[in-house]
Amino acid sequence: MSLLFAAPGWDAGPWRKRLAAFLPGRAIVTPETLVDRAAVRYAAVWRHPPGSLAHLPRLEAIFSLGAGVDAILVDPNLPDVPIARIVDPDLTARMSEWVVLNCLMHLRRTRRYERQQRAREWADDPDQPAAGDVRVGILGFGELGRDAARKLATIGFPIAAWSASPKSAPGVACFDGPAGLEAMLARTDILVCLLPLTAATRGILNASLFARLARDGRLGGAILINAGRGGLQVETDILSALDSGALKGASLDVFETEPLPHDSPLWRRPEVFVTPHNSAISHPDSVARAIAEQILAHERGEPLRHVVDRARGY
Ligand code: NDP
Ligand code: OXD
Repeated sequence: MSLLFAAPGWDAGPWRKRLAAFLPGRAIVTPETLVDRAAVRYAAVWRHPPGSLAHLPRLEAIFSLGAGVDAILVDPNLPDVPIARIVDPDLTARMSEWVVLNCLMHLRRTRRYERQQRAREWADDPDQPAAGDVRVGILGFGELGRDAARKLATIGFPIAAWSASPKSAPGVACFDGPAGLEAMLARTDILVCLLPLTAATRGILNASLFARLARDGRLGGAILINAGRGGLQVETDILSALDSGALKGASLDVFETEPLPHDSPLWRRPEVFVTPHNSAISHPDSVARAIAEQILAHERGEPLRHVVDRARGY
């Protein structure tokens, strides 16, 4: 039996090595080395070419190498087998590092001091709000949203979170559904987006949403932080909101088109902090282990965990 590792653009070497070590006796093949399609029982994928998972007659499960599965679900020829996504403490911790970094960066006006340093300008800001004065609202209160909320709360930010279904968590004001979104936005100074990209969430970060963010906050304007997916945001609306003051700044790890095109105005905006979709990478050490554990449990007859609901899209 074999596992097909299909992640175009990634170095397959370290993944094959780890997967082979955790799954002794199994062949780890790539699309280039795949000869016997009937031997493939599992596929571990990231942005696989649509159609490439068809005609694997003994396929039992697809494992996403990332937490988001939107790029898997767009394949019109996806085999009808369970898809399990990655829930991994290492990936989760990396995302929380990025979210905390960016909330603090906007709180402590880091970009302003970078500009001042380049100009050798010594200018203090007497109105430095504390974390406790700045309200964070998190869109998406799943694996990543919950961990980020816990860590931001430790620093002192008042936290609210929004999800599809009702939730509760100590110290977090929880909102759900359309009415809940309205209420959360009205009390949000920093909006952190950790939503999956689905039919229901595509384009949610748009002008109408920005107009509903709090305007009375201590940062002098709302901040958008998006590490979910680029398809969640309308980039022309972000730029207009920065122009109009509906947004004061943004941190973006994901974009409508990736890599972010050279001519995107987002590169040139001093209020925008750009990272190249690396807020939470999938590290082979931990992610290969997590996939192998799922396979071994499945072969013992245990149910797969973190199975995607295809109808919901996440
Ligand atoms: P989860 O599935 O654990 O959480 C998703 C959350 O979003 C849930 O709280 C869910 O609500 C909520 N949600 C989904 N749809 C809606 C909706 N229509 N309205 C309101 N809430 C909604 O996912 P993760 O936290 O693990 O990951 C989230 C996303 O982060 C991934 O899908 C991926 O796109 C992105 N990501 C980005 C990375 C990067 O490097 N930039 C790295 C890893 C992930 P409910 O709880 O009610 O189901
Ligand atoms: C993911 C990602 O979904 O890295 O894990 O984007």
